[in-house]
Amino acid sequence: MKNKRLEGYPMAELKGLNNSFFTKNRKKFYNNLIKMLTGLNRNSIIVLEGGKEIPRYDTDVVDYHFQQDANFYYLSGVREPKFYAILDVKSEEFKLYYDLSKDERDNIFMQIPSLQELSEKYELPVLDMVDFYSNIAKRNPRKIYVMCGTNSDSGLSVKTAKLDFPTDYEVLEKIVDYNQLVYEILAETRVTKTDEEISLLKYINEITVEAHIEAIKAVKPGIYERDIENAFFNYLREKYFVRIWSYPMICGCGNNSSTLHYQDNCKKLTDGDLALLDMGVRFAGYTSDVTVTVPVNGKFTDTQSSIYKIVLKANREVQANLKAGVFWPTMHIRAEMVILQGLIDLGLLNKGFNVFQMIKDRVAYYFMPHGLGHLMGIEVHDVGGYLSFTPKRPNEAGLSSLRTSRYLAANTIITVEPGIYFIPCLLEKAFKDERLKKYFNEKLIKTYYNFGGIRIEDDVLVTLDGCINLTASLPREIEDIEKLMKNNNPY
Ligand SMILES: [Mn+2]
Repeated sequence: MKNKRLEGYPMAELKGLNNSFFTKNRKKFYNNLIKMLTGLNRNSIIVLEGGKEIPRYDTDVVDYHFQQDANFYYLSGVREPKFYAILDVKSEEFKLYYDLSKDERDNIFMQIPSLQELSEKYELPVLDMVDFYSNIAKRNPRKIYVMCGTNSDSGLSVKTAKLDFPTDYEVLEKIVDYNQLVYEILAETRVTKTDEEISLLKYINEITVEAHIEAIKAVKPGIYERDIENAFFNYLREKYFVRIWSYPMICGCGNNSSTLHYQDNCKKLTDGDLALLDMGVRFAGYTSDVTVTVPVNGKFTDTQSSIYKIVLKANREVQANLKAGVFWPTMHIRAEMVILQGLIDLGLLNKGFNVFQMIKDRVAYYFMPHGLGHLMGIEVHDVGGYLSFTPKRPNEAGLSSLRTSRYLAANTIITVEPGIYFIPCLLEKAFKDERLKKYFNEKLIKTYYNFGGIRIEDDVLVTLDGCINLTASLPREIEDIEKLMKNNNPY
């Protein structure tokens, strides 16, 4: 087996990325800041706080591997907790501050790095946190910017540096500016990727594809959903040293495949069912997000393949039309058009209605109640979907689930993940709706209530004249999937 560890990103999970990766991110943010923040006081500093370890409830156990706050990681590359950073807007200097306070116990249980070790590791000045406030006072800026704002996916507040001025420096409090635009400019910076980020994300998607292929090969009747999760993740763990997935893995077979964020993964796989596998990995602080849907026994039934082909067509048609400048909601509608026409052809939706009228009445929502895809990068649902200067969230059913309604720029990484699901409670709602029920072949649809769902999700890079599918090497055609699964399932 070719060992990818040695190519491209040797030991990136163990040693981190080259510091130049983050220098480039910082430069890009700084340039955007100067360009976009009108009224910016140049004689100022921006203060950032890194992530902290969070114990499990009331215990002293931190039972996950520390993950840095995404904004802090983007600018610094720092992979440990207890950091602050200061970006000097005037000089462009970037300095880290580390909380060295420790007792004997810390030294016994953990290895506390010295400031010099940290400085060598990150190739940045690293100062003791005890000097933080006095150094700010010495710098004597006109303004101290602290970013604040809301993540448009979660509705939660972004990490705002906590400042606790000692009495001697209380006067500095007056010049603190909790500024949303600073956050938004950073989010905007993160939406498009640098060449280095693109190259890394390509690599992450390659290894994700490898792991998905391993997972597909493991699928067979009688094993548990959790076995597929293990096949995927153990592969990455063993081969690439990864420790963290980018989101809890979704391995839904049968009915579970129509639960969009199903993650119990504890059911036994049944012959004749589909398995929807939505799994990604966090590698060197960046993520992937990929979904395949395969037949548990290795062979699609006619019914399964007829729905699968519609979803694949929707995915491919979106990618064929995706390029810089396109309006993302238009791509969602394009996927809906394919889905609606496909369902009409199968008789699940009634003939004799204009597809455009169906779009207007949001009929496709009842089969795909999520958005077509989302921005991706450090976070799997990456920032910048909706900012104060980008198009607003649409109101219509389905479109309102879109995590962005941007005109996509070149070098944006976004997922393309159309799906068709048979979700009884949602479909029943449509059957009861006086305005909508005429469209649905209720009797036939009810025979699909145990079908589950199909999603086909690729990660793509938007370019000036098209898009590059970063997960193109996955088997997507029916024949290719069946061929791959043949060993396990002798049909
Ligand atoms: Mn996704």
